[in-house]
Amino acid sequence: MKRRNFVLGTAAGGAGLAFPAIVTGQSQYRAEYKLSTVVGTAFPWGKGAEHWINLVREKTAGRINMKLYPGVSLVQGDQTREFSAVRQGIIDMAIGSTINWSPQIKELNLFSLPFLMPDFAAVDALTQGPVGKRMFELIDRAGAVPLAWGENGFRELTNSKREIRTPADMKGLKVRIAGSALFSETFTDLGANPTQMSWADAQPAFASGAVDGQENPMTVFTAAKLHTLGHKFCTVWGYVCDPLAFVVNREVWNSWTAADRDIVRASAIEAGKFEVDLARKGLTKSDDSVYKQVEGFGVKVTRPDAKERDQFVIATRRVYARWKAQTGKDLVDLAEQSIAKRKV
Ligand code: X2X
Repeated sequence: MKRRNFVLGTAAGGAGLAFPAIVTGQSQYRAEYKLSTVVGTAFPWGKGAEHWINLVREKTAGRINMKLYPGVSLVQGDQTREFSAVRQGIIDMAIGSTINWSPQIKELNLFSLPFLMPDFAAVDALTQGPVGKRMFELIDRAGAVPLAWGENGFRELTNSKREIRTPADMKGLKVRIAGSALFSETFTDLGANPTQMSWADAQPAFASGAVDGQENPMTVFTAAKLHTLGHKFCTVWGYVCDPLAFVVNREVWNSWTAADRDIVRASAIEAGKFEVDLARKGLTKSDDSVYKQVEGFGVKVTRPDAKERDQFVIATRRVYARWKAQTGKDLVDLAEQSIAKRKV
């Protein structure tokens, strides 16, 4: 099928008119679509984005050309504004963490409830089950088109000061957290001194010693080389895991043909699976090579025993109960049931 494409000088309607538009059949296509992520292609998250871009470009024969804008640069690094920017059309599509979008969609806080998800099977039971479906309805209602799930990962605690085995070890520790009230309450109840800042601001704060610790997946730790910023202690406690959602701005979505929408959705699902595999690589029982790699960098990796871990769970029960109510009791009940029924 050969179509005649007309490149226009300016695009009619919509935000971000810096690029010429291509008219394909009846639909109007832009020369470029802006894809936002927090981190770039050194990280599974950015690699997943790259994979999505390549699949879509190939399968649409170049009709849909997405360009990666890592560092949430389209919103000046303020990751908490990413979802609003997708809704407004400042960003055309994004792969975003549930943490960063929870200020706009409160139900996404579910994934940040401490110690809700014990393992990867539990994460899958949520994203691939009725909870994930409900979350997509909520994202849709909030104004963006949800397509697929990816994963940032289980967030482990690292710091430059001391080994942490129990909440008592966290007393007074200055911990950088992303902009989320739930995280703030969790770390306060654990006895730490949490401070909210963007990922962009966090790294200089580690380097200068203004902040002692942080929590992020180990793939983020290694790609960002946090051991070179003084982080010598790592506690594997798996307290929360943040999935990533692939979404497209609604107007952009509606501007494409049905066949192209199918391609973009199927490619997001494929890229999501690819990304989840990468995000989990080296972090499983059968292959824990990422932890070995980190130990090779001189980091002490601590795995609290069951009793020690329970102390973290107990210390965060009140936060859990408070935020279960705020997130929606029925939805959290559904999540707890989905996890209880999972196949491990
Ligand atoms: O800011 C973080 O900690 C990060 C990179 O994990 C997120 O975007 C949630």
